[in-house]
Amino acid sequence: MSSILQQDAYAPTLIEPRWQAEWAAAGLYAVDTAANDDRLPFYCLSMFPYPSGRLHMGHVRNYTLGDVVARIKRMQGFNVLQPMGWDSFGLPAENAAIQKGVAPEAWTFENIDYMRGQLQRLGFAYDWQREVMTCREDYYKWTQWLFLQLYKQGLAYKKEAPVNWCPVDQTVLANEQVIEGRCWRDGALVERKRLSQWFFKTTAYADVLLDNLDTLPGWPERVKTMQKRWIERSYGSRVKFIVRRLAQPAAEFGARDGAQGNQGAENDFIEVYTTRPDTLFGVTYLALAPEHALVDKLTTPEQRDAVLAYCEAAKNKPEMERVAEGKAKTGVFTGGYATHPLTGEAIPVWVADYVLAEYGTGAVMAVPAHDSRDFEFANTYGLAVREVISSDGKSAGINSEAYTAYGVLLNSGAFNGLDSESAKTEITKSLDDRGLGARKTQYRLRDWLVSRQRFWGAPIPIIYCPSCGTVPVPEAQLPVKLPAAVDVDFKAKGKSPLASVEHFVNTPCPSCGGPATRETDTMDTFVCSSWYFLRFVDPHNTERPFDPALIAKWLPVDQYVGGIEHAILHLMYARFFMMALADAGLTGSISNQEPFKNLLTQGMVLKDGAKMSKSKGNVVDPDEILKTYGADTARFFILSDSPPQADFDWKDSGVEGCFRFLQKVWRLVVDWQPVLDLTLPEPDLATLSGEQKAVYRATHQAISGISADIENAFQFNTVVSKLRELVNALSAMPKASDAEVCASRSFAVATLIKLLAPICPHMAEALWEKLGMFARTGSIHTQAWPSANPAALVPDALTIVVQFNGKLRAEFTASPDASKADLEASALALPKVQSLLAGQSLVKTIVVPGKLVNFVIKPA
Ligand code: ANZ
Ligand code: ZN
Repeated sequence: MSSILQQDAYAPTLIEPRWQAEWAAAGLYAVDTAANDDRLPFYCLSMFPYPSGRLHMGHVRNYTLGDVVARIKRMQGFNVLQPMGWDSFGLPAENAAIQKGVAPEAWTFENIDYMRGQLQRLGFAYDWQREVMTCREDYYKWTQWLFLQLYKQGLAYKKEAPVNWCPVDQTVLANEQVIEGRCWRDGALVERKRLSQWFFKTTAYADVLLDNLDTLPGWPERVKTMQKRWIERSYGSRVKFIVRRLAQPAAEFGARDGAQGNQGAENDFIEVYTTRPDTLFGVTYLALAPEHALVDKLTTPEQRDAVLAYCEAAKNKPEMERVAEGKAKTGVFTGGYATHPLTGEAIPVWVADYVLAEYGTGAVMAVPAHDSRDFEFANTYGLAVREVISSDGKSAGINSEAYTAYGVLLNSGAFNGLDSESAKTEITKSLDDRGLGARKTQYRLRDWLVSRQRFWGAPIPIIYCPSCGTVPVPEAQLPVKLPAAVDVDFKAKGKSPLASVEHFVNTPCPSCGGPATRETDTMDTFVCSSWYFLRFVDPHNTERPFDPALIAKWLPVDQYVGGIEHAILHLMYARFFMMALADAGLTGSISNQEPFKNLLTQGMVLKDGAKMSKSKGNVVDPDEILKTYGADTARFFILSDSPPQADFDWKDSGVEGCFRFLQKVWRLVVDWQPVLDLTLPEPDLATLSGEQKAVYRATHQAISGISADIENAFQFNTVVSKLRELVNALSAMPKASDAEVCASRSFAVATLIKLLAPICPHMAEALWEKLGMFARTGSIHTQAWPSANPAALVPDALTIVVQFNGKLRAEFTASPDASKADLEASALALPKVQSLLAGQSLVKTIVVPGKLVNFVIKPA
């Protein structure tokens, strides 16, 4: 007896490895992306991981969500591509090299091997034939190739610029990697440095990146809002103020570029960007960023020391601090003046660090009466405040704060009386006539700085030749291989480790053959991850990064799943790449050049309400869960309780409960097995009654509810609860009699297994096999997703009796959910009731839903 029980018990540790091996051997999840297939392609992608060492629960949640979507779509008849790979360049590998002396490559591959094993033990339906690793030559060769295509299009360029320098990582960071003045990785205060660096011209796509967001209904609003704020377009004007008094150039300031402005001595001008040209007559001073090219020219000898000191101090102030609201605004007078373009008045020019060098033109026309920062600044330094806007065009005075709203102009010459909106147009037009201004659209988005002074990344394929200048590495010479780690000095401070490897650095110029040197910076790893989703479609191509025809067939990714932390960085870079590559003709014809059609951003995994962290000691190790309960329980649990988009709270009691539930499912099927025949056709509703009908109906209600929850933004938590309801309803049935096979129960079990299959793939397959179906029809994962029979969802009609003073007089049928008012109206509509009521006076009507309508009458 006990041996039979054991044999029939749910044993994930036996089931799971067995089916994983069988699926792999059968190539169940392999896709031929090039083959003709009757099914529609469906590309389901989860963000590939960095091989940090081990999976954490956040990975488990992310990849379970993606996997369940992929499996459902496959059952729904799509040709599903679900690949996996490794974002395997990056700093931790290099830090391991520095701290432990292991080669980054060895460290990385060891981690990949371990984590791949974990993913396999979780039973994800990946096509492992397509695995890519961004750190391998067969991948980074194409990252370099793509860099060269961007270079050819003028979308990759080098310039000296003030950059964000992380003193801990000893490398520059992109703007997107600086969060509140600190490094996104280690939180170190970021310093400003001037370095010559490579950039990708993301700003060339600013409009498309912004406008296309409105063509992505499948993206969360939150992500779109974050991207919109990051790109931020404003409409305004550029205005020129001719410089009046030129001081002798002060050599101490050195040559500066970057900030705009005419450098020619003859008609130097300060160009400003303003969103409020309607306030032009209120300008009382100009403010230049400390880095502005004209600072030295404008500074008078008397002011030189003060200005120099001020600019020096501003250099290292983080941008956040410079612009933060509430921080006192500081500045210094240059001694110089510029001419107001319409009034001809002399306007003093100041240097102020609240003006940022890289935004607009790096210079501001200050209007203290109508801009809060300028107001504060003017008060601090005793500068004039001139009111030029009020609500009605009459002076209201500017007292304790700036009037920043739109309104009607005053003190503005010919423009008095105009409202702000038309004044903007008119004033800009008047400036344009004089060649002193024009409309200008401005973006907050800046170009993407891609140079990194690191070893473990894709080398930038550029050579510098003393006679030919900057020479791209010829495509035939790709990849530019990373040298062996033993040759590298990883601790070289402030410069690229690659610069320490002579045989890497020195190379003949591809153009003249003379001695030349290689670029020693590597690319930001976000470059590698900006195109991996394209490589997955064609991962073994040795001729090119991917075949455009395959991209046209498989892209955009139908469902992308990943963390909200990538809302700006990765998602925007990938969109930029897609657009640039599409314009270079590399992607075939995909409709709006967007890489990801639908995006699901999952919430965090917490432990008992707190963030999991090593320091709190509350990290749940996926390996432990796998060992104790198996993958199916882990998968089932992580989908329960919260919708995918919300945070999920891990509770040990919750896992335990899920495990018991799966045991219950197993037992139910084992108990019923004698009366099951899954080859029977679905029963006909019309022939069913009693218990059979109840089972049949519960089954269809589950199909319908679960399918709707999936359509509705993948609400898997309610899918899980509906599966529980179905199982509870079935378990409450009287014990099946061994005598006869029951079509309803057979149908119910077949359906339950199918509905369970995407979430608990191993258990579903094991039960499918146990009931003899695997041998007949193949894997459960190749079966069709069940569809609900609408007739089974309509509840049976009930008979309602109609009474007069408690005596039965008529009957009619109604749906069980008909309201009191419905029932009363139906009763009143009956001819019999109408004739009985004629000439009587109705005292009241009593309605008992589902039962009766009683008219209380009094003879007239
Ligand atoms: C005059 C003015 C009057 C302004 C007024 C505002 C209000 P957004 O909307 O973010 O594009 N500005 C321009 N360049 C700047 C820089 N490099 N650093 C700091 N501030 C800069 O902001 C544009 C406004 O920010 C511009 O319009 C300019 O101030 C300031 F009643 O010009 B305004
Ligand atoms: Zn040369």
